[in-house]
Amino acid sequence: MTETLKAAKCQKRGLFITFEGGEGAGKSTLLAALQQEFSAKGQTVLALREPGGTALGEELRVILKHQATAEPLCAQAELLLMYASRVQLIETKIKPALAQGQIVLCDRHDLSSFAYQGGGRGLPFAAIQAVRTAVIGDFRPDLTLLIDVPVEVGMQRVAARGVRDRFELEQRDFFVRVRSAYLQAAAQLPYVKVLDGTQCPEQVKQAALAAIAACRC
Ligand code: Z5A
Repeated sequence: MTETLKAAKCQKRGLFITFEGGEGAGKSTLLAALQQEFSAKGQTVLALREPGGTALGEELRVILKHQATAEPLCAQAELLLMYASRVQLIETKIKPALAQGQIVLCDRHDLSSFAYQGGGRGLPFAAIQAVRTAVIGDFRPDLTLLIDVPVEVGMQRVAARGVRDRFELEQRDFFVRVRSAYLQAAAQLPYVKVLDGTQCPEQVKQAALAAIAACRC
C-alpha cells in the first residue's frame, strides 16, 4: 500500500479496539490506562463496555449479570441478549464515533460470546457465528487485545472484590473452557493479540501500545 493510500485509510475512520479475557484478567485496568494515554495526547476517546453502553444495553446488563428470578436464563436467550446489547451499541455509538475519527475502546465485545456462550455454556460455535452474521454482519474490531491469565489468578483477583455476579458464581471448569475458547479463537483470528496478563499493569500497557502501533494503518 502506498503512503498516500495508507494516509487516506487512516483519515477515513477511527480505531476500534476491544479488550477481552476471563474474569479478573485486567481488561478494565488496561482500558483505563490506554484511555488516559490517548486523551493526554489530545485524541478523542470513547470508552464503552459490553453488555451495556446504551440505555437498552445497561438494562440488559442488569438482567444478564444479576437476574435473580426463579426462572433461569437459558444459554440461547443469554446469547441473544448479548447480541441485542451489542448491535444497539454498534449502531448508535460505535459506528458514529468511528465515522468521526474517534478511538473507541470497548471492554468486551464479540469474542466474549464465543468464549462464554460457546466455550463456557457449550452452545455450538457455528450457531453463534450464524447469529453474529445475521445481527452484525462483517463488522469487527481493528484490534482485539486478549489479556490471558491462568484461571486461578483471575479468580483470586475477583474473589478479593467480595460480591459475585451470575457469571462469577460459575465453577472453575467453566472458566477453563472460556480460556481455552479464547486462545483457540486467537490462534485463528489475525486481529487478536494475546497479552500476558500476569505481568504488572505497566508491562501489560506497554505490550498493548506496541500492538496498537503495529495495527495502525
Ligand atoms: N459476557 C458474556 O458471557 N458474553 C458476552 O458476549 C459478553 C459478556 C459481552 C460481564 O461482566 C460478564 O458478561 C462477564 C462475561 C459476560 N462475566 N464474567 N466473568 P463484567 O464486565 O462486569 O466483568 P468482567 O468483564 O469479567 O470484569 P472484571 O471481572 O472486573 O475483570 P477485568 O476488567 O478483566 O479486571 P480488572 O477490573 O481490570 O482487574 C481486576 C483486579 O485485578 C483489580 O483489583 C485490579 O487492580 C487487578 N489487576 C488488574 N490488572 C492487573 C495486573 N496486571 N497485575 C495484577 N493485578 C491486576
